[in-house]
Amino acid sequence: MSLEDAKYIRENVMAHNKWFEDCIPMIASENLMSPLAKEMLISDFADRYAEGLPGKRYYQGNIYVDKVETRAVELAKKIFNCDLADVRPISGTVANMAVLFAFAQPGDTITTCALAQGAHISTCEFGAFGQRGVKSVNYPWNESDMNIDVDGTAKLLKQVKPKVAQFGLSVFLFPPPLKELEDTFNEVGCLVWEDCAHVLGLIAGGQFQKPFEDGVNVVSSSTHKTFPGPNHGIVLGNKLTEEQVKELQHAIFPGVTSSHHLHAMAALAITLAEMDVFGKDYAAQACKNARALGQALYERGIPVLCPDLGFTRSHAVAADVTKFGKGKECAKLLEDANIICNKNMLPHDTSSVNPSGLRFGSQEMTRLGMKESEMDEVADLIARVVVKREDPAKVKEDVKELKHHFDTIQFCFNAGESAYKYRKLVP
Ligand code: DSN
Repeated sequence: MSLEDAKYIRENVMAHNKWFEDCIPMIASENLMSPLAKEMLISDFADRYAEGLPGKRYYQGNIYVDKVETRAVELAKKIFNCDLADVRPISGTVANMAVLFAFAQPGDTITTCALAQGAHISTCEFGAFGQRGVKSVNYPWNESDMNIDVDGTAKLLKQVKPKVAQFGLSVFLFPPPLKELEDTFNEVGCLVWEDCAHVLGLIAGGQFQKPFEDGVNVVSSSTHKTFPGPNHGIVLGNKLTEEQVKELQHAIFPGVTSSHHLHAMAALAITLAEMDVFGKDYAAQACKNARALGQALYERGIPVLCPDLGFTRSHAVAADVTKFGKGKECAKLLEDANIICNKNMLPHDTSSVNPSGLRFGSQEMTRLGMKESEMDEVADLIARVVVKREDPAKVKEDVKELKHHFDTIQFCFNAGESAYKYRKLVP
């Protein structure tokens, strides 16, 4: 039976691959790696161990691993304009846990955004923060501009005096006004930490925000959202004390990692090299596409948030679809039409399982070459399902037709190769 099990598993992976060739993926936290980066995942690095830092490993056999990791660190420091980069966290949440381990003790209070405001699940009471024994106090929020309230936040920080002020969102439409809060951070003496997972690729491309110029001390992130790398993590720092760097690196290893998925680290290194060259154009187009998508959805009667602010300054747009059924229902109908997005909490929601929003990201279809005019076509397909209630099976045929014109990865060294090169497993 074990071969049957293996066949079953392989067939389902292949079926998924085939399905996604026919889909328009718009989950704001996903992306496509370049074929060159993807090749790293099947290299011998995938079978090896490394612990510690380059040149100071516990294992032998890391001669080339050290060279790759050293280059990745150099590239990350250059691209993100900072003096510390650690490419060992194996995911965004692991990166968050490392920052927590380094800078917060059980019983400490950290200020954060709330889940309904778009915060990541790891910052919640039931996520990594709560499980570390850290209490989260949430910033006051302006629903109309989907951002923290500056005056209220300054007041809160002075009252709470957190050791760490944390920022970052999974519905990351606008940059947080950190520069405006810099004096307060200094007065309170808190460490400023931003989870930039959703916008890392935009930051790499000079869009959205320059965290270290805005007074951020530590950035944690995954590396597979707008930054189109592998499922992996990264921690960046600037102007930290020697003691803080020591704490952070000790938290990463042996705190929350042992070996650090060397194949993914190599894929990250390749993606850093690609973003160094193509990041500016990619990020600019992803942002333009998101604004075009917001406008096109809005014109078709879907209440996209923040119309007065141009809908978004990132890759993501959020819409309140209450009048068409809840987010869950609309997301399922869209899935039936091969448009993949997710239901999402909006600030007024109390239920995370039955929220009223939908979240869309432009980053993956931008990577496949879509521009503003195609965003208009995509919005039309979405509206046919959500607003006009056309049969998703009928819309699906048009989704497939559109998608088949966009199957080639752009903004990378081997542009021109099919996005699906490494997905075509031999039957
Ligand atoms: N859950 C992911 C998202 O979709 O935003 C982040 O980890």
